Amino acid sequence: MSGTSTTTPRLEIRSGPAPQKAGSFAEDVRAGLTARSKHLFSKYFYDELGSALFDAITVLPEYYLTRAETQILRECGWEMVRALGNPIEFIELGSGSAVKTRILIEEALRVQRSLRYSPIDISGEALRASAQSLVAAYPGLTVTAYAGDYFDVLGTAQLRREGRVLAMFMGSNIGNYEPQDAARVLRGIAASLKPGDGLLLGTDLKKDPRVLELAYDDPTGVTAAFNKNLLARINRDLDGTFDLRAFGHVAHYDSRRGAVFSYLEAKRAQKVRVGKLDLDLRFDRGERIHTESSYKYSPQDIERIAKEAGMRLLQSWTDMPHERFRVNLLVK
Ligand code: AVJ
Repeated sequence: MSGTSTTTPRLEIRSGPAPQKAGSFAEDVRAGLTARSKHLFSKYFYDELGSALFDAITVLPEYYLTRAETQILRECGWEMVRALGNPIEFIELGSGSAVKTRILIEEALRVQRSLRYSPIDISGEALRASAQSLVAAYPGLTVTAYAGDYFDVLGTAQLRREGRVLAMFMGSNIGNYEPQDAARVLRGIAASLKPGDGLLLGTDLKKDPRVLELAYDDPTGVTAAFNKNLLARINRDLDGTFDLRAFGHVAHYDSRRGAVFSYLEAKRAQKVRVGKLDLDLRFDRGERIHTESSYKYSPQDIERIAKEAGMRLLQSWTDMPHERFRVNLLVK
């Protein structure tokens, strides 16, 4: 044994309060595909293949979001970890790429000797792997990871926190929520924070429709595969008969609503069966299934949504000189 021993484990994985309702994928697919306007929820993109395809998206030249956010953290992360005073502890919702989180962890450990990092993610496997490599890399770090839906976890009192919290909701994940839902989500986060706590919110900026549509419909077809994987997942998990070649990927930026809307479009009229749901569907030629909304936030939009959540926008950082993305610090 080494001379230094510790009684506190630096890594703990807790499972969230409400394990995800089994069968919710099936029920959501039934409801979405029998609705007058067909839709599927984007949260179902991220099975094993979908998560791998998303990782590929983040290195596409056209998908600038991840690189822009990483640049902002590299250049301005030192300010973010100091802005609330120190020490702080981190709570991350939907722990994104370890690369981005590591930047902020390293910056925080420059101004305080120890740091608690509490990632919350639906995937317990991903949490365990990243938590283990983080505690191995940073001796001052304690990881308390929560496997579960982040709103279930945030809503319960069991979330361990001692000092001032800097919560993080990065990667433009807020953009997947319809505006009313986004406001509700931020109010929910705010409710779990104490006065003086902060929230780092990564948001994509409104911009030229051509830039946005290329980001969501890359010429290599990775994003198309990411979208079509939803149908592959229905085939795999629910005994579906979708012919993936009979659907096209469509991404359209609606500048009035400020969002890229993604769809799967039937290339011809066709019938599809979903065996496990005992469901027979028909598609007209050109009929669309809405699969994702990716809302873009102007600086004024961020001010408004912060106010609606009962928080104030303390500071924002952007990627210079392009100004494509923003990381915002909201304070309760
Ligand atoms: C990870 C949800 C932020 O909406 O930009 C990437 C997902 N969809 N390409 C986004 C996504 C198509 C992404 N988010």
